[in-house]
Amino acid sequence: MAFDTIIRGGTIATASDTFSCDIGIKDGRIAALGADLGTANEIVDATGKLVLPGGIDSHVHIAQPSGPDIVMADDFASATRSAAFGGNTMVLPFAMQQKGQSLREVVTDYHRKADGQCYVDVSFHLIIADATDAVLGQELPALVHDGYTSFKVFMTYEGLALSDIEMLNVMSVARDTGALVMIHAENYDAIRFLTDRLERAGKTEPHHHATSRPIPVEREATYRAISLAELIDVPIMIVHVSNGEAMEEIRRAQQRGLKVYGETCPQYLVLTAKDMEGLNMEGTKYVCSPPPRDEASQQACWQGLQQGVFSLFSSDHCPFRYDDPKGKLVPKGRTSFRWVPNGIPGVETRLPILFSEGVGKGRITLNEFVALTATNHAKTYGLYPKKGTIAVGADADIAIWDPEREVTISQSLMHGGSDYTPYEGIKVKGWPVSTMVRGKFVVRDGQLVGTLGAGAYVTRAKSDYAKPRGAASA
Ligand code: DUC
Ligand code: ZN
Ligand code: ZN
Repeated sequence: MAFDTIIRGGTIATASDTFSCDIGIKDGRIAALGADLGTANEIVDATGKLVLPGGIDSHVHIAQPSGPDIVMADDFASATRSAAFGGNTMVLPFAMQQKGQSLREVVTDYHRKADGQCYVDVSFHLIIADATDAVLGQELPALVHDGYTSFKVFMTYEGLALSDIEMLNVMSVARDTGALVMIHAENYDAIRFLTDRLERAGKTEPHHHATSRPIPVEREATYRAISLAELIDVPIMIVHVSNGEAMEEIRRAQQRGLKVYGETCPQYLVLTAKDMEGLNMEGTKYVCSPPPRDEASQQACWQGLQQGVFSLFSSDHCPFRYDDPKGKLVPKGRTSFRWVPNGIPGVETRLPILFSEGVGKGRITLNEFVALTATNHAKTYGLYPKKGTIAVGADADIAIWDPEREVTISQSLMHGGSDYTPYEGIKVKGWPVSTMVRGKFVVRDGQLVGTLGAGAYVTRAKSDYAKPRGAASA
């Protein structure tokens, strides 16, 4: 067979194996793995490089409504461009319902924003903010049937937080339909109580964002979410876990045989709450929830990754511009941390940070890196084996890495819509130099060569990870 492309001479790593061979690509898919594959329209020399499954970032926020007069820094074009430069071939952002909105309408609107605007492939999770009878009884089941097979619920935030009974109602739809529930676990009332008290004491600077939502706020909500899920035997994914106490709740649930999964993010490995102190408004650059904690929490998050408590490593990319009245410097944010937009950019830096700090420093293996950044995302969210691995028949979604390249992370190197990176100055070794989506380069040797609109929407299957325990053992 003549291939469209052969990637020759690289070292390939999957979630299970590392080996040297060539990759033959035909019609956007991996058609052969081996030596002496014959002819192709194009031969890509990957000698000395690592050839990995393209990263899948299953937790990003793009063009999401963020409150009055606040605008997210990325649209689909800039977010997916940034993702591609960061070695990703697919991202999963959230189509967020607001109170009173029909879910179907939300999804239609979000498609309107994404269609024709992507450099890498995308698929949407839903966010359920208004668990009405119509949503629970009709819209959500219909959308799961149509391939929107995961949704997030919040235990905090005005207008988003669900009560326990609402959580149970939503979880039961997930159980009945085979969708996976993602949970933002922080106790809303506890945060409100602490925020009010801090404001009364005049402690309103951005760094008090972290003081207003300490570890017990997250630990309690994590435990409660797990308990509610256990009541009805529904699998859950606790997203953006920041510390050891919440991680231990997840570990305990897993040890009891519950299908409770965990995700952590770069900010919990390389940032701490101290980064915000003494910075005044510049502290807003690090405002995200849950907040980065301390060094002990960083160590615990590493353990969670090393010991398999966390199966996903995502960015929680949620970008706002810093020097912008519609971003981090929104006028109301100067009066209290309460009003500072929550979230930080990270889709472009997720992989180099984990590669360098994890693989480079011997904390995780290269195969674990691939699992945590690509394969497990595909398996968890109904994309495997089409996505997330290098195997015959899979989409040719590939990142080529220079494992020796040393880079100091800097905003000047970024390709997204934000005007800062919270990871400024961090030195990494190992960098994705080329990214290919379904056999076509989007980034090649550090240059954007892809076409806007070449990234496609991918409809997802139901995931085995979402099968209730009862069903799994039946
Ligand atoms: N939760 C997220 O998942 N992302 C940004 C902000 C938040 O609270
Ligand atoms: Zn969240
Ligand atoms: Zn998020």
